[in-house]
Amino acid sequence: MLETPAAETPGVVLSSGPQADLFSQIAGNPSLSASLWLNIALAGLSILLFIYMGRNVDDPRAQLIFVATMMVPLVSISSYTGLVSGLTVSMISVPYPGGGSEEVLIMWGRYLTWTLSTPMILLALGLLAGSNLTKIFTAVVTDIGMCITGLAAAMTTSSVLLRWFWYVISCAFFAVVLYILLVEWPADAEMAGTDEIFSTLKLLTVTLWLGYPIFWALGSEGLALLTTTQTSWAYSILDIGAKYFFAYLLLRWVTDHEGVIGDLASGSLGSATPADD
Ligand code: RET
Repeated sequence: MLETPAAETPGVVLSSGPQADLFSQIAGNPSLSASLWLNIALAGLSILLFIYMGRNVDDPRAQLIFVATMMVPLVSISSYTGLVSGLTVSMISVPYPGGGSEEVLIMWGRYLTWTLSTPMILLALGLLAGSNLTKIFTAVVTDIGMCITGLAAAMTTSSVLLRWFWYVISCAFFAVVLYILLVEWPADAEMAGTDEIFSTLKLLTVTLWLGYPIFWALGSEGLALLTTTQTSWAYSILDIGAKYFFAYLLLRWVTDHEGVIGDLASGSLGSATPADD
């Protein structure tokens, strides 16, 4: 077993190897580390706060919104633990549009865990809007498509063209999600009587979610106009708004208006449209 610099850190016992090297590289960059640890701390606090806020929620639909929303910080704490430990990051030779390529630290774990967290956000929003199963399913599967093809974009090293082709496919999936968020669900929420809170959360979600593809394009995965540390901070700050702040606003409203949620078509995630319409 070889000694590595990180092995001298108290409480950290490591073997050598690529994962230990990546761990040391992240631990040795205080700003990059802070962008990750800040989210671990906020996710932990959010989990405790949301458990406390949900202690008296009885309505099954309101409980489902709580479970889906609680999953967001739970997935996040796992995601960021994967990143700081070096488990879900890799050094990848990224080809750039101007020609040439560079070895960059890619945090591919982010795209993987978005596949689990973003559908939860959409499920919670769809339930809040009183939407039907078809629209919720469409939003969730296209969102998963967006995250997986985003992962493919980040991991493709063979061709710069194909890398950006994946990016375009991911954006096409994203366009479907945006359509549902901006057109379908606002109409449903109006019928369900949840339009006020829905429009606040929609604005927050659409604005922040648009930041992700923009920073992907500007960051080390895309055009490399930003460094890895700057890109990581951009995603971490977007995450704080899109996850913890979003979840707090939603859950606070749900606890205050449990009756409204309970009155929505109950049971089978039915449509907000009355059955005899
Ligand atoms: C990528 C790159 C490819 C094109 C597009 C993207 C969109 C990502 C989005 C991520 C949202 C993440 C959230 C996480 C919270 O847990 C994959 C960056 C369109 C919209 C909200």
